[in-house]
Amino acid sequence: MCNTDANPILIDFKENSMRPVELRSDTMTRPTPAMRKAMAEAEVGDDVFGEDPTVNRLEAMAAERVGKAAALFVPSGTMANLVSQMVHCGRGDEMILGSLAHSFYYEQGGSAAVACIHPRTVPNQPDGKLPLDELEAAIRDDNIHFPRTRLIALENTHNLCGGAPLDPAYLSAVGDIARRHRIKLHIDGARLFNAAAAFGVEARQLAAEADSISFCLSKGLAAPVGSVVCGSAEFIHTARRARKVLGGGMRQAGVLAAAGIVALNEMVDRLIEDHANAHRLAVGLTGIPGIELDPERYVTNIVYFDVIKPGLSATELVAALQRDGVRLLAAGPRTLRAVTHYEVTDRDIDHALESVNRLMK
Ligand code: TLP
Repeated sequence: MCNTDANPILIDFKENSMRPVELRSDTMTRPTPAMRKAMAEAEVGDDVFGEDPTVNRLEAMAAERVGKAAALFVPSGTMANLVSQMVHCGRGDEMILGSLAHSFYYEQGGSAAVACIHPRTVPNQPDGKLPLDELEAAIRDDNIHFPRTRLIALENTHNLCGGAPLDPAYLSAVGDIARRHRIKLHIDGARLFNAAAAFGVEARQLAAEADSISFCLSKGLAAPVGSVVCGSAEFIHTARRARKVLGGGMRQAGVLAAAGIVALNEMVDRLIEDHANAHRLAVGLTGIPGIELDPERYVTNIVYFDVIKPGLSATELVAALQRDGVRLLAAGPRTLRAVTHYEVTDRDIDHALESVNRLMK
């Protein structure tokens, strides 16, 4: 569990009683003191020319961590997904993804709008999976009327499915389907290291079946900017072209990559603390009248819960909590989302639970 007094990463934030409990997203994490130091001291060059040694180091580390030949540093998780989709699919090709995929829901339909890819959704189950029979049935035959299925895209952990992690056996079954039909598998691993922590496995075990996999440095790993896409050398060569046409070619990006290197070195092993805090929050919320959730569903750092009280909407509860110094997101008319991360302490969880308890009376 994360105790502020014992946590050297947090001490520099000079915690005081006015500090809000920031549970809206793990994207809110600020760079650690070690990251700021590494950024200030980073050796840099022009990355569009492949000459930034710090970016090159981050890319090599990232590729190694997920067991792929090469990697590409990109500004965001959204660009990581779009670049990957553009490499795997041509104009008019079809991508199969979950009905609740971030890429389908929250990325402005960029795959269609920018890359001319036809998205085909299969309903996500509450555990983030796509049923294997429905997934396979969605793959198109060779028929002049149909778009050509080129890609399956999974999300691990699954954001809208409560941070559900996809296990190695499921990934292997999807990998089999993709291989049998000669189509590619991309994994949006924005929170890949949370999934690995949940199963106690290495990230590369969750990446083994993927032709491409992305992960975010700027979420639970606390870097200020950036994601990494990983795959074969050939995939990354083409992804680098796609990044450039999207305007994502950065120059002295080593100042950002330096924080990403600290993120990979120092922030991965502690993610289990965030999971423990999220679980404690979920269990604590379960006992509050008017709050509904199944605490056993939440095994990583995301918790969704419903407010069932006449006259109180999620937006109203969020506003009341905000006045109490507790920040959450309204994720639906009755649904709230809380995400834990390294700036959320034990005491913050107590504070959040006390506030919800009081406001629900
Ligand atoms: N998720 C953000 C918001 O966009 C909702 C959050 O606060 O959870 N894949 C997944 C699974 C994500 O959760 C996100 C961001 C992205 C991709 C996009 O990453 P960015 O924001 O870096 O473009």
